[in-house]
Amino acid sequence: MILIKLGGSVITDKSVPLSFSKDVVYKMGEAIYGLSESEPVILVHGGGSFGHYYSVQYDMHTKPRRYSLDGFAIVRNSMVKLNSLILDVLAQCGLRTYCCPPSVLVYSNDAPYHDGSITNKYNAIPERVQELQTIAKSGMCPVLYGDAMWHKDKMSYILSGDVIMSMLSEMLHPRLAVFTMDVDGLYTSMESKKIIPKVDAQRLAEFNITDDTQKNDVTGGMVRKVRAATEISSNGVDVFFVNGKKPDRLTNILHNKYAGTYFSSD
Ligand code: IP8
Repeated sequence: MILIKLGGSVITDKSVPLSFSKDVVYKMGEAIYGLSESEPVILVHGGGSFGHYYSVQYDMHTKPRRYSLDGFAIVRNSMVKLNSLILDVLAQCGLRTYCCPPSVLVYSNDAPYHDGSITNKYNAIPERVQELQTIAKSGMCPVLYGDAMWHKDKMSYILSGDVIMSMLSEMLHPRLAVFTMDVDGLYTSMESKKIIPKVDAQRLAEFNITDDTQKNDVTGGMVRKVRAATEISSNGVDVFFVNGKKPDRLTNILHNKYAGTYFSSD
């Protein structure tokens, strides 16, 4: 099984509010469809200029707090809209999508079936995550996304698609976890734009990872992605960062050829 994150910077133009990159999603969808005939795939997409645009406006972040309830509603609705646009395009590519909002997989802290204890690091509902795997193995393509989530006592928080990638990797141990983005991978520096082809978790401390995408991004941009990739690879899953606007590179990775930045699991 393969997990693929359709990054917010690829599926939308983050500098233009509510801009959906239909053609890019279509090309990635074609590459994914080619693979999904022979191997189960689960997709996760980010918020891009939909969810992040409104999260910035309403000052909503990843820590549970009493954010504006108006903001909570608007962010959540914007993600439903983006998800619906993505599902339509993926269906045009031939994928049998199975829409799965992340609230289906995660205990909300005052859900009636929840005993109050944190069951695992991500507060995930294990049976639901396993069911998602069964659905993927049956020839459907589950599609999840980062979202605004209910907490308790009128609190909410932003759950990043990168965290969903970590959660699914830890519980389902896919063959690969791939993060698509609008750059070629991880650069040694923003000035040189030289790609780091292979990273192992131990060497990561040598790199001073900085980010210039944070102003339109409430979940931490590249820094969070690197953290997620390191966590996933140290749990034994190979991770790739790849440019989603160059779909042949995505196809290469899916067929065991190197492209972008590889986070080795050994
Ligand atoms: O772009 C964030 O998901 P991400 C989703 O995967 C929202 O970090 C609602 C901003």
